Amino acid sequence: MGYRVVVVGATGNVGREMLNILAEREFPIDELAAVASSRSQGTEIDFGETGKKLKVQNIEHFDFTGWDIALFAAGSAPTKIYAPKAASQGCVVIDNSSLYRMDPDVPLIVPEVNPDAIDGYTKRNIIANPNCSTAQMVVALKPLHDKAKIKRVVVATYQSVSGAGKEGMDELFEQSRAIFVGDPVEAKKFTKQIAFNVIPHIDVFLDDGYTKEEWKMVAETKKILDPKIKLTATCVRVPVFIGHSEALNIEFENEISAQEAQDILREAPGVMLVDKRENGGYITPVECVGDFATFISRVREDSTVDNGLSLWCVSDNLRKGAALNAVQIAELLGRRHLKKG
Ligand code: 11C
Repeated sequence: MGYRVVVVGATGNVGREMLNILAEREFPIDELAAVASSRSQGTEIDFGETGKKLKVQNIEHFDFTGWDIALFAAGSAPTKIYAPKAASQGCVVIDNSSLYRMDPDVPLIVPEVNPDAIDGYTKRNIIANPNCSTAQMVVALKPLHDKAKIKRVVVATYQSVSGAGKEGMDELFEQSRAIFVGDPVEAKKFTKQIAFNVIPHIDVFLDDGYTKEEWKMVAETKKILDPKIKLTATCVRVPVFIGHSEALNIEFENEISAQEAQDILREAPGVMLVDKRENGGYITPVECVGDFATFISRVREDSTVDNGLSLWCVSDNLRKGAALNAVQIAELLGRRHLKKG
């Protein structure tokens, strides 16, 4: 026996990827519903490569009673209305928006890092999925923290335009085309030209000069991994379609060599270490697309601090950063609590 699963926001970048991953990982499903706004009602979408088509249903009229799990990839405004509705109708919500992440009654889960925290989901029947830039980073940090206790992290991100949705991807494509043919370049979704450029600004500015994306990395890391970890981030949008990259500098309480870190990361869940100190011996974002892993490269000692390491971390932001992590949470929930399939 399998689960009755709903994907909310099924027509967006992350919703489609959720359907792909449910199919790829053969999640035990008895019935699957694709739900989105009234605009998409009646359109047909693929259930991964199974050959099955799903007719999109209107969220406004959807009754979650009797459904086991709803994977939400709908953005904060519709989630605010429909996630509590689904949860109160007895369907467990796994939400990809930022709405509930810092709610003390909602577990924020990366299954490789804090699986036990999922047990608190019954308070609201909601489980939160972290921001993409946090998810891949904590997968890399957790096994190193277990070994040598992290004191402080300095991270700079290189985030792809798909983090800003389909409109972000369209804007990079359209601006690149315009530059080649000599048309005027228009910035709509992003604040400046993104084609052949980088923009040190993701999400809104906060009073202290940091952006909300940077704040999320700090707050979510504390909630998922360890509240004692100090972290400072600079989040940057780069002209890459899919795949977020991060340059991490990590200061530990205890000694850890680059060799030890490589050995730990080679065995760590969710991590793929690709670290040859030669031309091309590292992973770039175009190589991580469609993959499940968080790739780590360029592990080296930082001699400017005691017990310091630097490394490079790359992952498919639509997968580990969003849809894959949500499906992994559903798998964990199934194993520990719902027990069907
Ligand atoms: C980006 N990380 O790359 C963002 C997208 O809080 O879930 C995801 C925002 C979030 O623009």
